[in-house]
Amino acid sequence: MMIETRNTKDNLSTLIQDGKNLSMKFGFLGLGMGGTSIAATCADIKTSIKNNHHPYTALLINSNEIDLTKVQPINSNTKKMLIGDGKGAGRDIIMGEELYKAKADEISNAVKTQFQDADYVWLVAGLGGGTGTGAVIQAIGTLLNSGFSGKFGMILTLPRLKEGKTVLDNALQRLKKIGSVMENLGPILLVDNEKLFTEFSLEKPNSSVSEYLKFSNKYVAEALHELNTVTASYLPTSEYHFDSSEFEKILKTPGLLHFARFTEKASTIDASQQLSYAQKLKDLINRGVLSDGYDLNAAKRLAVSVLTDTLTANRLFTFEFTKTMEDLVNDISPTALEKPIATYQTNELKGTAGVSFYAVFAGLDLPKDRITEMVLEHKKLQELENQKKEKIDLFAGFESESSNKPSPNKSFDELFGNTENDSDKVISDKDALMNKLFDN
Ligand SMILES: Nc1nc2c(ncn2[C@@H]2O[C@H](COP(=O)(O)OP(=O)(O)OP(=O)(O)O)[C@@H](O)[C@H]2O)c(=O)[nH]1
Ligand SMILES: [Mg+2]
Repeated sequence: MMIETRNTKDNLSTLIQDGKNLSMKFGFLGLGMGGTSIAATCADIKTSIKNNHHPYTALLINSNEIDLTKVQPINSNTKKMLIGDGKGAGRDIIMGEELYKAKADEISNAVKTQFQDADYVWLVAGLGGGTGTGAVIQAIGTLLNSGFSGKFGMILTLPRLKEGKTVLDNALQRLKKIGSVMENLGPILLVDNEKLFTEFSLEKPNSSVSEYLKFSNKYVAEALHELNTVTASYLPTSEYHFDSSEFEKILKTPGLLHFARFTEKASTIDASQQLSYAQKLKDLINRGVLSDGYDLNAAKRLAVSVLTDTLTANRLFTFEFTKTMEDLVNDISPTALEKPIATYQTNELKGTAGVSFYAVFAGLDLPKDRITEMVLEHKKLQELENQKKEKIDLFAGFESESSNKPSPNKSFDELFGNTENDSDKVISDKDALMNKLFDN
C-alpha cells in the first residue's frame, strides 16, 4: 500500500537524502503543538548522515510550556520561544492571537535572527487549536514585515472530522480568512490528518494517534526535502528541466500546492509498459500524498520529474515515453501555464534502485470536497448541540391539571428545608430561584 511504499527506504531516497544539493535553504516557523512538532521534524532533516549536517532551521513558538518542552529537536540550531504564561490557549483562538500579539516585536526580532540565512520560510500550524490557529494570521504579518514577503509559504494541517466542533470551527474560521487573501500569499501545503490518519490506521490498525502524528510529521519533512533535493541534484536527459528556478517559481505561486510521488522497481519497467505507470501516476496524482480533493484542472503550474539510473534511463526515456507523460499532464491540467516533464539519470544508481516519479501542482483552489465535508460535519454537530439544549427544558409543554401553584407566602425553608435565610445574598438567590422555578 501507499504508506509502505513511501516509508520504504529504497536506494533512491537514501541517495537523495544523503548529501545532494538543495534548491533552497528552508526555515520553519512553527506555531502551537502541531506546528512546532512538524517544524522541528522538518528542521531535523540531515543532508549527510556522516557529517550530521542540518541544512534547515526552525523557530518553535507555543503558549503551552509542557508541550514546548516535549518537542525535542535534534538540530541544535532550532530555537524555542514561549508566549503567555505557559498554560496554553485551550483551543481559544482569540487568546492564541492575543498571546502572539503581546510578543509580536520579540517574535519579529527572533524571526529575523533565526532565518537570516534562509531563502524561504514555511509557516507551520495545526489548524483547530487555540495557539497555532489563533496566531497564524499575525505570524503572516510578522513574515511580511521581516523581509520574507514573497519568500514564504504555509504548511497547515486539516483536523480529523472526529476532533469535535470547536476544532472544526477554529480550522474553518481560519481557512476562510486565509482563503480570502490567498491570491496575495505564497503557496499552501495542506496536511490532511483525516486522509493520512485513515490510510495509516488501515495500514497499522494497532498503532496509536501519537505514532501516527510522528509518522506524518516525518513524512511531511521527507517529502518536502525530497522535492527540494531532486530539483537541484541531477542532470536532465532532455531539454526540459524541473530545476531550482522552476521550483522557486512553484514556491512563489499563490494557492494550494499538491504533489504525488512513487517509486517503481526498475526490473519491472520498460518502455512498452509506459501506459501502465502513466495510469498509476495518474491515480496517485488524484490520490495525492498529503491531501486530496483538488480540482487539478485549475493548476497554474505543474511539473513532473522522473529519475532513474543510467541503464534504465537508456531504455526508458524514449520519445514515446515523453509523449505519454505529456498526454497525461495535458489531460489532467490542460490550462497550466507551464508543465515541464523532466527526465533525469544518475550514474550513482546501479540499476537496482528503480524509477521515481514526482508530480507537483501549484496554484490550486482549496480542496472543495474536503472543506465541504468539514462544513457539513460542523453543521451536524451544531444541530446536535441545539437539540441537546432544547432537551434541557424537560417540562416544556407540560400543563398541570390540578392547581399546585406554590403559596407565595411559603418561606424558602419551608420549601427546601434547612437553609440559611438571613443574609441578603440568600434572599436574593431565593427570589431568583423562586422566579425561575415557579414563574412568579
Ligand atoms: N499532522 C499533525 N497534526 C497535528 C499534530 N499535532 C496536532 N495536530 C493537529 O493540529 C491541530 C491543532 O492542535 P494543536 O497544534 O495541539 O493546537 P495548539 O495550536 O497547540 O492550540 P492550543 O493547545 O489549543 O493552545 C489538532 O487538532 C490536530 O489535528 C502533529 O504532530 N502532526
Ligand atoms: Mg497546545
